[in-house]
Amino acid sequence: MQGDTIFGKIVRGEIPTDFVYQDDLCVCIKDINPQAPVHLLVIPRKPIARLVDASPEDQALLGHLMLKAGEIARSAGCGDAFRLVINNGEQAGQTVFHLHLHILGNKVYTESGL
Ligand code: DGP
Repeated sequence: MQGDTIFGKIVRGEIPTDFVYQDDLCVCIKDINPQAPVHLLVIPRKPIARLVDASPEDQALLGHLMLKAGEIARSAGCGDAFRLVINNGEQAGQTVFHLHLHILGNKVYTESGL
């Protein structure tokens, strides 16, 4: 049984969802509340709650998510200009406790915003 979050239900196919991309390890969906013209979420099928809850055995999975995020961003038309964001923890703005990478693209950022 995977984590009982909305993303757990999505990766398990319990909620009808249009996947931008999917493979054995992850899925990619459009964010329901986009913060940029391209706003996608890369979600591992494994229900890791937060980035800090990942363990050394997840190293290859985390690398896979990063590599796929880059490929998906380019496929989505972001070219070489996009941001990847992981919110870790409630105080950092995490609202869904199933690890996910935000891909934000086709928005002009004039400064780091960090
Ligand atoms: P975070 O704050 O990092 O936990 O981001 C969670 C994101 O997930 C937020 O941008 C909105 C998005 N989201 C929440 N519920 C759903 C959903 O049911 N479907 C989709 N596509 N996105 C969702």
